[in-house]
Amino acid sequence: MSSGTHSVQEANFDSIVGPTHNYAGLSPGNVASSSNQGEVSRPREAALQGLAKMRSLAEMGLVQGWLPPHERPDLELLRAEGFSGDDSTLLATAAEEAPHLLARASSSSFMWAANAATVAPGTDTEDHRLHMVVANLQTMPHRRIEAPSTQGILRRVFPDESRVQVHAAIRGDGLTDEGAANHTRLANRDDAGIHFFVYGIGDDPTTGPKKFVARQTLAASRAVADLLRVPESHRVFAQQNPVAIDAGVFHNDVIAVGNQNVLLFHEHAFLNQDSVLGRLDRALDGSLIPVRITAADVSLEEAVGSYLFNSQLVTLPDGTMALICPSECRETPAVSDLLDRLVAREDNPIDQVRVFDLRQSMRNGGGPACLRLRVPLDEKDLQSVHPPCLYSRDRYDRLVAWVEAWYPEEIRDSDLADPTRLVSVRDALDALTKILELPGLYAFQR
Ligand code: SUG
Repeated sequence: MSSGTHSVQEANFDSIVGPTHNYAGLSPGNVASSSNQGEVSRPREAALQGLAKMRSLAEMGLVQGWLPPHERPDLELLRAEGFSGDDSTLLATAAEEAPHLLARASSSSFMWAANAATVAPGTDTEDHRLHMVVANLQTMPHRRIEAPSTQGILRRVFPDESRVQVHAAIRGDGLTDEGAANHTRLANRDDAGIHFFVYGIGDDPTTGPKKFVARQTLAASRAVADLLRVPESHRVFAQQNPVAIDAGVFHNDVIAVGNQNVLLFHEHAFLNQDSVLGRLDRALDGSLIPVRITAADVSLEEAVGSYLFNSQLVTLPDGTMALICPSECRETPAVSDLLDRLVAREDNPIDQVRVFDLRQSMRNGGGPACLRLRVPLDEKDLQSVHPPCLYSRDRYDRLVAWVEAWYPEEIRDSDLADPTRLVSVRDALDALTKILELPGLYAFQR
């Protein structure tokens, strides 16, 4: 299926980190989340680090957008769990009786926009519309609550249903879906893309991980592919190597990243690696450029510690590619050496490495690629995006000032039950909806 003259350009929509960003150790199997549990977090710094990355990518000539944070704490979650009373009473009793629930209700985990949805552009779909399927995030209790707000936000940011269809999250037994973190679109320029879905557990449960949970099932990936309306011929499914999941690779984007026809991956990323690469290459008419990193170059542990593969691989306006890495990559000697060799090698189009300090997010297991949702858009799709959610220097400056005005410098466990903080979060979000021209976005405003 060729898309003819119809071409798409990738936009990155990063979520703005929320004012309750904290380290609650909520994600077993995510090494950074578990090891930083209880550390003091720095929400203001976290949000500014994320915004600085957005600005740099926009200044590199890429299309950049932003998504507003969800309201946290999520008092509905506490009410659904049987807590009652006014907001302050609710928070105080939950803090006293069920601090784990309060932690779930307060997480800023929506900030990892790669888990917001899975996306297929109109060039690739049977009805030529862009489709997005909101991720259900069923595996982790603190992330299960994200889908309805994500859906509401995406529908406001992409309001033209004739161009972009935002599907509700899939539901059903065994359908656990983590969105674009387990999906990669590969394509020769202007051709319809190949949709590469990576799952942790398939039809044979004995092949799954032993220590940690597999967050994505094959059945879920198939259901998502159906909703995206990607032709069968353009779907490739592959199972994650369970050894990698047990080493802390809780999403495929912690061990592989693709862009155009390039796939950068660790040799332990996939089960039956040769067959997976063969299928991808055939689907791309023999043009796949696989960049395989061996365990001798970078061990699984170094890959998980540095988040090398959670880099963004982007095409710059001049057609060359850049790898957007977290600073931990330069602090891990084997990874830093590998990066230098990778850029020097002639067998791939990766020409430069750009390093970003995203430590606040990294301490919860979220690198550059986790923070963004890739949305390939054609010209008309782009025009249909809610304009204030696309980067402009002026609005960027207003967002920075907004963060500086409202975000706490630090959060400790004990701060989560403070009702004055709740009020200031709502005032902050109220102000944000003015900057982003999204009146009534939050339930408390309606
Ligand atoms: O789901 N961390 C997130 C990190 C998600 C990273 N996203 C991608 N790889 N695309 C998660 O494990 C930690 C929250 C805490 O422990 O406070 C957390 O939810």
